[in-house]
Amino acid sequence: MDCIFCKIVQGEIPSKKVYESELVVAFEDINKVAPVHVLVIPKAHYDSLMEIPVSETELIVELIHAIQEVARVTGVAETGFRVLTNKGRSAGQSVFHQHFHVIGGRDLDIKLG
Ligand code: DGP
Repeated sequence: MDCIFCKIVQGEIPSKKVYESELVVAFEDINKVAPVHVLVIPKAHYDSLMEIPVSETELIVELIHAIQEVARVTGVAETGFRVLTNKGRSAGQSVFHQHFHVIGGRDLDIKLG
């Protein structure tokens, strides 16, 4: 499969890793919109949030834990940060390997849509 994020997981494309566990990796977004902009992804390929089975509890727990760790190591756990995921083209998803954006390090606009 020709997937940029699978290549990042496999080390074929370089990335600035922030955190890694058995099932999850987090790395800096290439087009940062804020001083902290990290992508948290499952190492396994899922096109979007909708494809992650809820039975994958270990993965889901690791994803939440990774978001918490990213917030801690980047220094935004206390100041605040936003977590978002885009599902599908109308939401602006451009990479079809599930990822959570963790954004912070400045005051963020309230607007979500
Ligand atoms: P989305 O539009 O929600 O699918 O976000 C995709 C993000 O992925 C976008 O903010 C830019 C980032 N991105 C795309 N290609 C690469 C890459 O090769 N390396 C890194 N680090 N980020 C990438």
